Amino acid sequence: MSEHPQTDAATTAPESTEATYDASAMEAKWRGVWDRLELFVADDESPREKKYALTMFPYPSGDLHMGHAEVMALHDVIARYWWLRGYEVLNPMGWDSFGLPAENAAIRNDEHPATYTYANIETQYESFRRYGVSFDWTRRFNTSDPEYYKWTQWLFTQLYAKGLAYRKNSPVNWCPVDQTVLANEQVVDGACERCGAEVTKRELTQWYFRTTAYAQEFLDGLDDLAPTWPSKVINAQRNWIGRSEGAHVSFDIAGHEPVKVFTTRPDTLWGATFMVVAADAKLAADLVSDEQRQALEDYLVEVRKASDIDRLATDRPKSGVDLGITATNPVTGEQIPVWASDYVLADYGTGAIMAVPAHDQRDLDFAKVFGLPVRRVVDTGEENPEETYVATTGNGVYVNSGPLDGLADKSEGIRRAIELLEADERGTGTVNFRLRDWLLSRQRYWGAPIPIVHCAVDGEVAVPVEQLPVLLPELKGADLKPKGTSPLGGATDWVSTTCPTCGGPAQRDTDTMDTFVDSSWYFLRYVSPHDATRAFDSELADAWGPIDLYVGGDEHAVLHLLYARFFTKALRDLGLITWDEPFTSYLSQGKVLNQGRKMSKSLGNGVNLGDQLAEFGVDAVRLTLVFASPPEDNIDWADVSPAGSLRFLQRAWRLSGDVTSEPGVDVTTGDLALRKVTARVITDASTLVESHRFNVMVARTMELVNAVRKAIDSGCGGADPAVREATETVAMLLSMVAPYTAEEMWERLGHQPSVARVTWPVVDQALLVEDSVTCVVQVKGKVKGRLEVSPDISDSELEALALADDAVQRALDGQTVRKVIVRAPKLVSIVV
Ligand code: ANZ
Repeated sequence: MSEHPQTDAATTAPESTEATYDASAMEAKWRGVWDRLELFVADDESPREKKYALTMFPYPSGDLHMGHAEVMALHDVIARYWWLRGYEVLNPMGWDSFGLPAENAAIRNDEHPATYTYANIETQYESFRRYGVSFDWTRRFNTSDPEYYKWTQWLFTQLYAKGLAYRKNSPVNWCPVDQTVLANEQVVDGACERCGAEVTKRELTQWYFRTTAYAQEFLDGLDDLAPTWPSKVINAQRNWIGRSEGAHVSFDIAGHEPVKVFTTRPDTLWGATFMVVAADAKLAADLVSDEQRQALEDYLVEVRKASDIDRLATDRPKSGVDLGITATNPVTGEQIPVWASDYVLADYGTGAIMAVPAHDQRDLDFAKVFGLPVRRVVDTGEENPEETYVATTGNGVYVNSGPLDGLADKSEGIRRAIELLEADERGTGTVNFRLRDWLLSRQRYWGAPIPIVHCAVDGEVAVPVEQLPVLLPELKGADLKPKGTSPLGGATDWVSTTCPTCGGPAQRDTDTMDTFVDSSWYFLRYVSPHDATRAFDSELADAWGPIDLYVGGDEHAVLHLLYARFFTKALRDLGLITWDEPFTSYLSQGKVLNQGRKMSKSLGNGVNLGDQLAEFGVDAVRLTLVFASPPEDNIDWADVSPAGSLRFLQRAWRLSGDVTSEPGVDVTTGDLALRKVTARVITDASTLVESHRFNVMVARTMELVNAVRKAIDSGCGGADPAVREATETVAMLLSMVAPYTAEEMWERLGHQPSVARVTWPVVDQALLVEDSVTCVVQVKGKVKGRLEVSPDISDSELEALALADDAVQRALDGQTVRKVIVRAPKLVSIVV
């Protein structure tokens, strides 16, 4: 099955590998050796300190691509670094293998989704192994394996027992193409995150996880994560959770229960001249007068077509229907009309608002269209909104506001208004979150069945653990076609079952779980992946977790990371783990572009990973991706040089053939200048890797290679112990980026395999007292930075160092670099 047979070149490689750098022979040889040595199998019992390195597991669609290659290359630097630093490292990999593409392929090809899924997994597995990432393959699993989804189902039942999973009827997002519901997080600008179709609303009974139970904790946790997570991700989560402080205020309505509104400005209550209810909320239908009922129903037909994004847009013409009733403003006692409109959302706050047109533009636009009264209650010194129809929202002096009159501070006004409302029980201070519960049920086949049966006597009953997993019934091809209800409903034998409580006839729930449920706890399964008796071993979870570094793309900033945080907190509350957050630190890598654009078939600018690996070898591709830029930045494949990377690797590799001293030689007698360069590079490399500046670490390694070459050719010669010391250091540093070349060098230097598990050297501090050269970096002719560099640094390394320098980056401030003039080792001048 493998494209790349696992030959052991120790026996089959031609003699000529002694003299030429042959990437494909090296790759074939070392894969066999690594397998025998089991270098990266994490030992639960190890006395070493533990580190858990995790990178997002792939969905098995086709083979690995350049994006995977980038993230794996970056991630592997850290994992391998930790091994070198003496940690026991858990670095697992598996597949997120339930999901729609497999199901759609199965419908197209009249097959079972498992066929597509497991074939792609094997292809990706072989590619991963060829790529030489330090994964512990003994821990591999797929989320679509019954051995895994049994525990996804069990966790669902645990959350259900705790009230954290529940079913309710409400308007939900519906994708008309995928024919399934979507979570709010999966709707992007009103469209389906997966297929781009415009999302509509449907009234349906669906399963939810109570993510809102942790809204405040999610926010508080972000403060602690802020130093070690990208600010982009922190902000996206904050906005998504959307905390607003304000008040609930009750309005009396004759012949009806009082109606509560949520407002962030209870201080403007004296200016509330009408009320607006979400047209599609049940409340609107409850309140509407008989005369206006038909008008409301006609309006609703229009409303259902608009997405939430449209509805909230400030520049959208306002529309609505008078409900034909009035409410009492609780502070002025006035009767104010109650309207229904789509600019108020049914599922935010209470689904009803008090309209203060003078100080809220949307209310003012509405008032203007329907001729409703406007009353200013805060004089901000700007023109009066009653005349200009421009709402004023700032601080000012309260007017027409009874007890607040004359006050000039907004927060004090809000505080006092809440005090007054609370005193006579007309309102309370409250906090509102934008976050909604996670809608997790899907009307599709290829997912974990929801482990619930519906019984006429006992109602909803969770399937007990002895009866798990609830296996998917065997359906394929046309049976899987989306029809608005779950395809599982078609498996009638499977649907009818017996109630676990009373033994009477019952029906299985026919929905499956969102695949994001599978990936919300997979990092826990890796600690005990083959345990058939439980989801995961809590003691091992404590020993390994939380994850020290998570590497992945920021397209998952809200969805996956928030869901994983939810599971972590819920499982903590179930007593299954002790950590509060799953990912202590998070690195989000940039994208690989080509010619300035995302790679895509239609643009014809795709770069095939397999072709690149065949042309330049695994190591050169990995090195190119790591060296190209800081990990967070995008890489344009048109701007990088895998051929240059290959030449560098060959140069490094040649050093190992020029070393003539014996392994273990006393290095202290070696050339002092070279020893100093080596010591400095080793020291800097650890700081650079730990701060994720992998590209600069590579630049320093290049610098060291040049220094050794110079020492051999024009200085102390290949027999000097310092040359051995430096070359061994090059091999060790390269093992994090170019593992095949590094192993080959290590062997040629007379060592046993493998360099990946050597111990990071302890540097003699005396060697760090350096005679370095100060290099001046100019931006637009002005000195913006100074770098301490080795006198031997090359132009290209110096350029990389200069561009990576913080002060220089600040001076560049995102401007495009036109030209870089380098005069190593003293000057770099950047033209923008
Ligand atoms: C009166 C008021 C006066 C408001 C004023 C604002 C300014 P955030 O910050 O996003 O939470 N609102 C409440 N529920 C709503 C719903 N379901 N759909 C649309 N709008 C809703 O916004 C809270 C504010 O948005 C609330 O405060 C309410 O308008 C409106 F000078 O109440 B405010």
